Amino acid sequence: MSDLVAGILKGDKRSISRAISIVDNNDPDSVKIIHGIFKKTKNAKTIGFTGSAGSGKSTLIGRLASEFHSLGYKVAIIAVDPSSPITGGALLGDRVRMMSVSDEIYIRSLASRGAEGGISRSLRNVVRILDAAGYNLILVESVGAGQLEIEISKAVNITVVIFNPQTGDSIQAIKAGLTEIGDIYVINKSDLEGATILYNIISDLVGNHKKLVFKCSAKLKKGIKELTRALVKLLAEEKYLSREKSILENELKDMILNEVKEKFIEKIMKSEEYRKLVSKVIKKEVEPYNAALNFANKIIV
Ligand SMILES: Nc1nc2c(ncn2[C@@H]2O[C@H](COP(=O)(O)OP(=O)(O)OP(=O)(O)O)[C@@H](O)[C@H]2O)c(=O)[nH]1
Ligand SMILES: [Mg+2]
Repeated sequence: MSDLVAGILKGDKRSISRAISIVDNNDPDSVKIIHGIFKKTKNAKTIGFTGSAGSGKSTLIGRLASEFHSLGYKVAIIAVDPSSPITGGALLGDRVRMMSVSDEIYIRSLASRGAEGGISRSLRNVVRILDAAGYNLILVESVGAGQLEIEISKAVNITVVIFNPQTGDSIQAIKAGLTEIGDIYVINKSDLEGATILYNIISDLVGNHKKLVFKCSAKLKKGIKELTRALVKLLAEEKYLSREKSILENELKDMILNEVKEKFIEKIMKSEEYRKLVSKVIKKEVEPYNAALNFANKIIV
């Protein structure tokens, strides 16, 4: 394990990949890895990208990654896709590689199936591994339903929501609550018809934040520099730096709650009082709502 940690700290890609798999599978060794690297992390910045299938997330991320790389950032890209690796677009790695971004940009997909909150926990730890390995900007593509996107938006410093003029995106966006989670909104595919109309609709929807709505074409490399500049500026703002604190606090809170829940459940199931209560409810001597409330009040003292 210490070899693996040393490999991560040296920036060795095989060590990084192995460590990420361990963390993503929630393997017991995860704890040792995080223990070994935590103090070496320097608070890498994270930007999440979300938007409907085929809106151009991967293409745009590839363009931005190159742009950030040329500004001197050490960039890594992660795609979170718990459903299926095959969606409307190409796989993230393939698409970004097709654009021949620098070899120095690390690309990786995560599966993170399983427990509730598992995705953000896995993501935070993967970011730590990349951070300890020397990457200072992590771009995260989320592919999935609304709930996943909301969960990811809580685990990254900045969320970019991408819209596609080819589809009925504005209505879907409202339904999925996407107009609430974004720090920046991007109308991609500005080379296609309908982009300006969609730009106006989204600008209206997000109200006062009009300046944070961008139009670009990832395909034609239009508007990428402007978007990069806006992201650099946002990342330096106090609000986004302090978000790191609240992310950490939420993570800690979740972990405490998980631990407490597991330990309590074990204790409760074994208790005589709980058994008695179950039979009382079955015999209709007490109704479940009151039974639960009294029981909870009794054990939390
Ligand atoms: N016309 C046009 N097409 C684009 C643009 N950006 C991406 N595309 C195309 O849109 C399709 C989907 O692009 P992806 O980057 O794979 O989209 P995605 O959002 O990552 O897709 P999923 O990961 O499947 O959700 C591809 O055929 C791209 O070439 C753009 O700015 N203009
Ligand atoms: Mg994609």
